[in-house]
Amino acid sequence: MKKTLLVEFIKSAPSAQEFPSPELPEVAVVGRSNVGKSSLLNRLTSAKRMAFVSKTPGRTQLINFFRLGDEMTLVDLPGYGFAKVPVAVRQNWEQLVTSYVFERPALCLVLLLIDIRRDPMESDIQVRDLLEQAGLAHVVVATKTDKLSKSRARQQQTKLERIYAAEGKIPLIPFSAVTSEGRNELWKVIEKHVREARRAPKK
Ligand SMILES: Nc1nc2c(ncn2[C@@H]2O[C@H](COP(=O)(O)OP(=O)(O)OP(=O)(O)O)[C@@H](O)[C@H]2O)c(=O)[nH]1
Ligand SMILES: [Mg+2]
Repeated sequence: MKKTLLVEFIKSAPSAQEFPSPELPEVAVVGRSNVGKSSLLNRLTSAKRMAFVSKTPGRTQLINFFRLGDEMTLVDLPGYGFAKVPVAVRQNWEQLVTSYVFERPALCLVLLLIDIRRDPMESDIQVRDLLEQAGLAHVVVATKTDKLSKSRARQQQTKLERIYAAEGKIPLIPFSAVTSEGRNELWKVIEKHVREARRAPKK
């Protein structure tokens, strides 16, 4: 269904002052650098050639806004956890993302991406805590499932669910941008939250 919607780049914002005016419900993706945020957005929207892919991993501290038809805005948050970034860059990331998640009434769902092959880093847990503090609906998406055998993927899923879902009881969705595993499940979650946001917009 979403295949037919036009994906339009709105803008890249380096600071809160430059966020576009929120016209539609927003769904954001956040996660470590290289975890597969852009690939997930491409796969979700089938926009293979969309400008979701960055060439300078971990360096570009921009929030990218894309409009999906008249339905919603998709937001690609800058990656974190990139080794060797200067402290100033990390602080800038925190400031930018914190101002976004706390001051964006249109934001109705955040997808927190983690690589299914890796144990969570402290920064992943910090981001999860940030989302909880902001009172935002979020789901954990375990990416790159195609890189593991089915049984290993299942093992890792159980382990990650224990870490993430146990406390906040938030769902974990296995996903692959290569095989499209999880795509339909993820769309269902997104559509549910967008529908609810349309019905009862936050003030
Ligand atoms: N096998 C496999 N590779 C993937 C998958 N998702 C992403 N990748 C690869 O992982 C690398 C990083 O993917 P991106 O989508 O650019 O990751 P990102 O999170 O947007 O990275 P930054 O924007 O730099 O933070 C690329 O080489 C992708 O091709 C997946 O589901 N399976
Ligand atoms: Mg990216």
